[in-house]
Amino acid sequence: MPEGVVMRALSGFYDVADQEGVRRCRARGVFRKRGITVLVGDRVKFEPIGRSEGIVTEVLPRKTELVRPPIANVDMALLVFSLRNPTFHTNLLDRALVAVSSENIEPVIVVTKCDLGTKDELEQAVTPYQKAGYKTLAVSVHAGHGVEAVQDVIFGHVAVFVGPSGAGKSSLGNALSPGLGLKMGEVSEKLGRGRHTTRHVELYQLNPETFVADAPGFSQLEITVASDQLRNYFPDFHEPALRCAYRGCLHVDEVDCGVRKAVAEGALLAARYASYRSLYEEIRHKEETKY
Ligand SMILES: Nc1nc2c(ncn2[C@@H]2O[C@H](COP(=O)(O)OP(=O)(O)O)[C@@H](O)[C@H]2O)c(=O)[nH]1
Ligand SMILES: [Mg+2]
Ligand SMILES: [Zn+2]
Repeated sequence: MPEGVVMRALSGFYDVADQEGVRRCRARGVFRKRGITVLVGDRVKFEPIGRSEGIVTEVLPRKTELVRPPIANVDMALLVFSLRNPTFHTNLLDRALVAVSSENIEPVIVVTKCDLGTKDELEQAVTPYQKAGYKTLAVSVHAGHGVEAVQDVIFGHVAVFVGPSGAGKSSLGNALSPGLGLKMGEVSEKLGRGRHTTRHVELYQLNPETFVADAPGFSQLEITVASDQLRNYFPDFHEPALRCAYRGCLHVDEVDCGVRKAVAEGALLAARYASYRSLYEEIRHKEETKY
């Protein structure tokens, strides 16, 4: 049976691409009964019907899976956050970094709309993340700056845009490949986010080796890692943690904590630690009220 990749999903139909083109498929009824959802990015087997239709008969095992946006098999996430309009949202970025890294997907931070802010503001925004070892790129689609660097970094990958709505994800997608014709939204002054924005996840092939998925933005992101694992997704904590008195130190209220010392000494940004603490408390609270 032929295999293909789900490029988009819309109300019960799946557009499945293979070498011959794209077919509009339905999923087999048993999927729903077994609670199997077909995601964009899924590799599937399908039974062709005529020239342009078919039935998805099997979802092949996923390499990765993201809940928000819902997509399978991406190996890279472009965390798209605007420097301004909307304001650079560190807490959401910190959440996205945890969500993506914990699914074994490589994060790349893309700061957009750099034309709207100063060099200092950009540096302030990205330095803590560069120090933490994350790849960061600065882009202005309007000024035509930094787009090639994004093309280079995604080459050979299946990448998805992750970030708040209005951050410029679709605009960046169009800049990467003008043929895509992605819908872009005006950022409404009142809401501070985009209108007419992207509503579906959709995968596009940029060249034979490279895929990129546009996705709707979000303003909230739930973290599913356990509280005692959270520290593993803050790579900037690893080095100062070597000086914690306890090997299992969670960097919360233990004495002689190297991470908290680093914050006090200014070697670790207080905002990063504050993000960790608020995420930690939130996860703890959920764990305690679970039963
Ligand atoms: N100043 C400026 N505005 C941008 C840039 N990129 C996108 N925008 C604007 O930001 C708004 C939202 O863009 P869109 O791509 O729809 O964001 P999305 O919701 O993340 O897909 C639109 O009005 C774009 O014109 C940029 O580089 N500079
Ligand atoms: Mg969009
Ligand atoms: Zn510690």
